[in-house]
Amino acid sequence: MASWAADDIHKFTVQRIGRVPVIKGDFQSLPKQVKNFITHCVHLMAPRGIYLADGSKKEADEFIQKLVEKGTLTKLTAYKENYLCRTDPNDTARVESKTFTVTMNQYDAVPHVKKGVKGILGHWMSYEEAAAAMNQRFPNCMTGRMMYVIPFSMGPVDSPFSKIGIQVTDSAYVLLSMRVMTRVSLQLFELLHERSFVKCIHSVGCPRPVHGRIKNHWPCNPEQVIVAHYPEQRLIQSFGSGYGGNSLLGKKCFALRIAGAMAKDEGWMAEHMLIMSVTTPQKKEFFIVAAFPSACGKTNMAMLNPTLPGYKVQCIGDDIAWMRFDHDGKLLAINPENGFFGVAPGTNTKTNPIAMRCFQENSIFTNVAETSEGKYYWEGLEDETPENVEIRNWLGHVWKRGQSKSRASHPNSRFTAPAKQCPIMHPRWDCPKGVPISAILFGGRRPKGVPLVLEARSWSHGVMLGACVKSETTAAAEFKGKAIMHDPMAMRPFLGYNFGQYLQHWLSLEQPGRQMPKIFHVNWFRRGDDGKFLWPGFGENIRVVDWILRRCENDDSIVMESPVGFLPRPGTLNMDGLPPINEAELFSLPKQYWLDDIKQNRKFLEEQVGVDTPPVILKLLKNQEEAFKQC
Ligand code: OXD
Ligand code: MN
Repeated sequence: MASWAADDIHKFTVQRIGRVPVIKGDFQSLPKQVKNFITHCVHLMAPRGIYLADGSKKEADEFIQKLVEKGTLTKLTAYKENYLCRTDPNDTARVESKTFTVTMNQYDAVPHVKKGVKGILGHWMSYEEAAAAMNQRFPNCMTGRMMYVIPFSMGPVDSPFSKIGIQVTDSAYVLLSMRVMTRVSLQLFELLHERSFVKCIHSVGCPRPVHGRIKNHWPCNPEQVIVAHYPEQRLIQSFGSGYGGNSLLGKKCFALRIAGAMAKDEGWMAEHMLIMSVTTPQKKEFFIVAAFPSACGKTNMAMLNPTLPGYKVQCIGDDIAWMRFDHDGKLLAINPENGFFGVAPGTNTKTNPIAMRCFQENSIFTNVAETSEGKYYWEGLEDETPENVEIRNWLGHVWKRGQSKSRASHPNSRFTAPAKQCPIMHPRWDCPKGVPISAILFGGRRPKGVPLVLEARSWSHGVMLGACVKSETTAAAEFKGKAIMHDPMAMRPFLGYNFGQYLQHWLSLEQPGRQMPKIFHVNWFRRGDDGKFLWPGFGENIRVVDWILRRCENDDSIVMESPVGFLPRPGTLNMDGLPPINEAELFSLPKQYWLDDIKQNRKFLEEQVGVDTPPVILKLLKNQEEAFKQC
């Protein structure tokens, strides 16, 4: 006989934590540790209600409608379910200078930096300083706002590699974006009866009544931004910013910084890398990962459109790889994310036709421009946008092509699109086991001196090459101008612990019985004396990948020794059908340039990593210097 189960009754009564009502969801049935976390957050931030997100489409639709009514989102009417979001113009990028790692011991978080030098490989804070900073910000910071509780998984829910997080936030934009970028599901709560989770606390830092003016219906608190990571507590606290890496805490904060520390403890790797599959004309499939600094084309490479006949590329991930060696010694990788948060400017049907197809529906565009036809617009779409349409720039002002001096889109404007919409997503992209990696690539934007591709002589030499990655700064963070900046392993902004220990961890992964992937360094961005790029890039990069894969098959006939590692033997890179390429210049190793570069790298390591630098890295750098001196 159907009857009221006593257990069901609470579902129909209003649940409360203190005086704060649970607006949606069944708080009582949650695992104790989750209840404790939510209760702590409620007491700390005093929201007006608690909402347990379920990640459903219905829920997303309701929030989209609310945000459209408020003016935070604008429907881009030319598409099915695409929306534009304009942020406060002071909240447009990751804020590296306000990003901290909090540990008991300073040198667990950051290396021994030389006295008088400002460290750039992370910022440490003591627990006392962090407590003071947080106590100034978090108490009652959600007054008048809803607190959304988002249970999410980084990685496929059924993968042994995956990790669970719970983010609380007072931003509905964050809730919508987390649903695209991670796997949000109430089922995860069930798993938390037995597993632990990463605690992610986020607030835009704008309690009601708001003092001052909210710009673009985007509450934030730029003066008070802080993003703090507690690897020892598996905790993240982020305040004041609603933007990307500052607020979608599953991404950089969890999947790189906290996961990096977990990976060190547990013997795996959490890296700023794309994962791609390449099938050769001989129908042999390889998986490769590539680490490039932010906004250096990881998304373009992950979705590369090969120009060489017979090649097929499929995408597994465009930003983050979690990797571990299995019992057979193979390195397996998963993409912990569920979507793309890609840089919009420069993306078009020539540079990345595949990405364009990912975001024709169900996507959010942040800080791009908008046309009178209800379409998105940014720098790079000139040839794909009729001359006669009117354009409003990312600030919402009328913008005239060829006349307005400013940009139409913010340089760090982004698209947020579900991974499953990518037409070349690999059928096994979310396979719980992961995919076996044959090669690891490092690279950056290097206008001078650095050849198109080179191969490390060994695993440790590859780690040295990674430690010396540099790149022109981009708009992904708060930097202005185009300086060449050290970005070792493409991880400078994303390190969750001491970089010297991180290098040591990489070195320690080489163990008997393991099939160590080959390591390469690539540079698509070298320019000639006339300032023009020497290499066409984009889909033509398959030619470099083709050479790399032949090396993965141990074809020794295509390499030659050089002071920096193995270079392609002249004529071994497939140039069929390309306009003339100045190969000599593309692969040249200007002696003085390299001697200066090595000096800079040594200075960088001495100043920034100090005694934490593994001696083998310095030795390999010295060998490289000697080799140059002798040639
Ligand atoms: C990103 C970044 O958003 O690296 O992926 O900044
Ligand atoms: Mn990135």
